[in-house]
Amino acid sequence: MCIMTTTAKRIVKISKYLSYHLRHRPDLLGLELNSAGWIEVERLLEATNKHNFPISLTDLETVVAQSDKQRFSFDRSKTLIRANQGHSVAVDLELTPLLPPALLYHGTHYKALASIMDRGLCKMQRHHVHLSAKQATAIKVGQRRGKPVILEIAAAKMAQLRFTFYCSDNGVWLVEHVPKEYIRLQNIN
Ligand code: HQG
Repeated sequence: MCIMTTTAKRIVKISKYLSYHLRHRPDLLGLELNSAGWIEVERLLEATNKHNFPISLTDLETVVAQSDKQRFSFDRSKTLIRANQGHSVAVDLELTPLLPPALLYHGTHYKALASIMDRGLCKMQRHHVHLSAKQATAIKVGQRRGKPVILEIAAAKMAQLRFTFYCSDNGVWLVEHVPKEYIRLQNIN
């Protein structure tokens, strides 16, 4: 059983709040992200205060340092903050193309399987399809929606053809689309 302390719970709550606003709805806080997804730390803290969810700079530093998936980054000067990936608002994270390992993994759920095997993996509301180098990560992602289904992606083969892969600052592999011919259903015990 996992027992979370009050502080840990608060950090998770802040992380969820920031994920939502820095990836999807900055407008709800009266904020606009710059083209690369950054927002001034000072303006963010002011806005959260104004919207009855006060976050301190120390809170923010803790979330950036402790987020289980390193969801957020400060810039070098620590005056700006952004989500590392997962946006639905238009941002250009200025990612550098990178050659992926031979295989990457995607965790999903049974209900989506028929459609995925028909249309391939689509980015849905996000900017990219999210993949991981570790199968264990894919299992966790799939578990968010019930019994997980793990798909193995022939990433290096795709990259050799015409597909561009990126790796976000927090190690999530990103690609525009995965056609069905590069997907293999994995058996998990
Ligand atoms: C599915 C969380 C039907 C896809 C996680 C997924 C991850 C299709 C869902 C990160 C489909 C999209 C991303 C198709 C894809 N037909 N369903 N053709 N193609 N799908 O949340 O990968 O906590 O946008 O399998 O841990 O689940 O936010 O993507 O089930 O790392 O940092 O459509 O979000 O991280 O769902 O999750 P999502 P995802 P954070």
